[in-house]
Amino acid sequence: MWLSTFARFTLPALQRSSAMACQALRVCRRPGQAAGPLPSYLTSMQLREQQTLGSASLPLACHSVRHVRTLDEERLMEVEWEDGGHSLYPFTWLRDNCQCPLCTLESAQARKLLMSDLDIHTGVDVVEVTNDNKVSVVWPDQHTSVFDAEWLKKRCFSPAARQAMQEELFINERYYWDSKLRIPTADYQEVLHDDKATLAWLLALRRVGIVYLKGAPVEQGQVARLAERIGYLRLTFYGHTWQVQDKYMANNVAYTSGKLSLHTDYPALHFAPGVQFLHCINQAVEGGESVVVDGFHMAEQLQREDPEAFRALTSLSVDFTDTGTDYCDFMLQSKKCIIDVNAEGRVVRINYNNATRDSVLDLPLHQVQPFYRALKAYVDIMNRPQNVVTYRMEPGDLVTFDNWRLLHGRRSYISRPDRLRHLEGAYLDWDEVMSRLRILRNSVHVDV
Ligand code: OGA
Ligand code: NM2
Ligand code: ZN
Ligand code: ZN
Repeated sequence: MWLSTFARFTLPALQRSSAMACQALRVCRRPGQAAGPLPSYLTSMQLREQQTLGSASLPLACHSVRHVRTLDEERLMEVEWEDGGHSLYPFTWLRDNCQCPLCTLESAQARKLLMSDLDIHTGVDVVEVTNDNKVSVVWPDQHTSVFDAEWLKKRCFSPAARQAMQEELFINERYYWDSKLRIPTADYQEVLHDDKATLAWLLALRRVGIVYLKGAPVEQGQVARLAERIGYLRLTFYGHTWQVQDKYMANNVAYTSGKLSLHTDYPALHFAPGVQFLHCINQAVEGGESVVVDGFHMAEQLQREDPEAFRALTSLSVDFTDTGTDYCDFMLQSKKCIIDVNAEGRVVRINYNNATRDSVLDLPLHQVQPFYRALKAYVDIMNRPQNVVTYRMEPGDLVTFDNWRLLHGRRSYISRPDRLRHLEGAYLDWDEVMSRLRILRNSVHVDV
């Protein structure tokens, strides 16, 4: 059922190096255009590409070698492909990546060759195409390396091939959204038991940043069960999993019945959890609705509307603090920019929880007011009704989201001791989620 809208989009795009993948992505790159395989929840989204797919991810068949030669001056090997394309490979890189059993531990797919044994000025004696369409390189000391054509093609140094490889490895395309988002929804039991459903879930979690699961048993333990689908969950000072309830002498504002303004969890940790699960076991009689915004999209809007504020939030580091006792006693301090950008200036993480932002503010006097102005500008943008998605969790619902990207919050609620609102939560990290995504993408075969 949900597969028809959800997986029709996600699954074809998962197949590595397939023409279908390129097709599916091309269609999705033009969200305004005729429907095609684009599911309805994506229609109001804009696709931001961190990388684009280049010609390098076309079908395998065209990757056979027509000719190979060396350019000795430049110390490059040139491969001419059957389809007419060319690729260049530095001698040093080829020697470093020899796949023979002396240079590589095959059982671990790891390099045995030591840096101290690598001659970074090596020449090449002979290069040739073998009968089984591999490339063989004989080095001056007569050591021989044999490279598979497909292996070489994927590692081509052209900008398009590098982009294609990076997208395949990191799935960095993101669909930016606003209040019109229809949150991708899947069935909890299907995600637990069917690899295809697990794959579609994780892919949407990566691209959209939030996936809603329905039909979980109304008892504790479900977030841990779901984490087992991936690998393991992230332990923090709040425990392996944690109970969001109105608690006496709460050690966190989340454990009261008050409003939680839009925040990311745990900026007090320098390495904040990448992914969050929240499972509703009991909802309040009144209030307690959830709100989410796309923090990356909001940061992009801030950059456009108020570049000075964007500069402040990406350059001024803010102190966060968290002290108390839970799994054990803790006294955390961290320093973070509220908006993290990578070397290319792309937004990669939001770090903001107003409750744990420290009163210690390590800024020169003249930057204090500009900092507050900038933060207010960002918060004002994210609170605009056209940017916020509101939903109400019911018992058995389980929301999964990107805690590096989304800001989430909840409305205050009326607390009744006889009918306590109760969510169980857990964290995971993106490394483990991406690991499972890559494995499933290789093992699940889709015939859509
Ligand atoms: C939290 C949180 C949401 C809710 O515990 O950090 O955001 O609905 N909870 O209680
Ligand atoms: N809880 C929900 O940053 C935070 O303190 C977020 C974490 C208590 C585990 C809340
Ligand atoms: Zn070797
Ligand atoms: Zn939270």
